[in-house]
Amino acid sequence: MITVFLLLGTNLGNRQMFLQQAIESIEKQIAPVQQVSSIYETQSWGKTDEPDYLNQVVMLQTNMPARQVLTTILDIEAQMGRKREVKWGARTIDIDILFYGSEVIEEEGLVVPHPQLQNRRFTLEPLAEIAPAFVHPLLNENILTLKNELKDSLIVKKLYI
Ligand code: PH2
Ligand code: MG
Ligand code: MG
Repeated sequence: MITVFLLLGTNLGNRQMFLQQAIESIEKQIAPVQQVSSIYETQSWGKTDEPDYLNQVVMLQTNMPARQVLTTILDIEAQMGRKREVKWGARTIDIDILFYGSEVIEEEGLVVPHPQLQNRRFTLEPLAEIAPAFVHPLLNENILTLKNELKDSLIVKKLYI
């Protein structure tokens, strides 16, 4: 079984409900979720005039090929009303593959590890909560180290709910 980390992000509508729905859909359509991080409220990265996000990282184990994981999460996004109009625009749900085991994949539409994860506090804070010792297969550093080396100053707050 391959250990897969996914990042969930939402900044439109009932964000907490969208996270919950995304997890339910992932469990039905891919595999049971083994670990979830806390939910973090995060300032919009890249396009700063957007509403704050909720972000959360989940871990699951599956034999589903990476390409099929990708098509399934794109399906779930579409089922949940995701519209792609502007880059980094507000969305009901975004589901990104952070890691697919320690595999390095560079294909059309499928780049793993996620090429930006080491630059984003909204990803490394929740990821470090559930996988601090996981080693990035290209950077050869663990998640906790990447988080400690991070320069991103956007505010990321753990929600206690
Ligand atoms: N996702 C983006 C762009 N900016 N900012 C935050 N805080 N959280 C995200 O999930 C996010 C973002 C592109 O997918
Ligand atoms: Mg994204
Ligand atoms: Mg995405």
